[in-house]
Amino acid sequence: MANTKHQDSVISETRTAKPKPPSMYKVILLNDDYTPMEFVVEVIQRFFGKTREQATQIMLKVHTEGAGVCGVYPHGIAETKMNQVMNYAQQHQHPLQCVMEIA
Ligand code: TYC
Repeated sequence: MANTKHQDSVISETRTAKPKPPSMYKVILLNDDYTPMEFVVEVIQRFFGKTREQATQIMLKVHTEGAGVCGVYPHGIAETKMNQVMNYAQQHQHPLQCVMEIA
């Protein structure tokens, strides 16, 4: 870490620091014409810890606007949730798509 007694090392560490990736990511569901509304509500409850009421609101937003945010997480957790949704949808043979983007 930076040592305030040695300005040179502070400057040097600052200049050589690698840029960090953005820390938080939105996990987003995309609309399609085939996945049943009930399945989407169940997915949002199961993987994003929402109540049935919250999940229904998010599903309807996706249905009417084309996309909706289910949650915001650090990179690794967002990636895991996205993959869990995609695997679960595939297992049930629904074309539901889930993506992540910088928050
Ligand atoms: N549009 C779908 C239907 O009418 C419902 C749906 C909602 C699908 C949200 C995907 O992420 C989605 N059955």
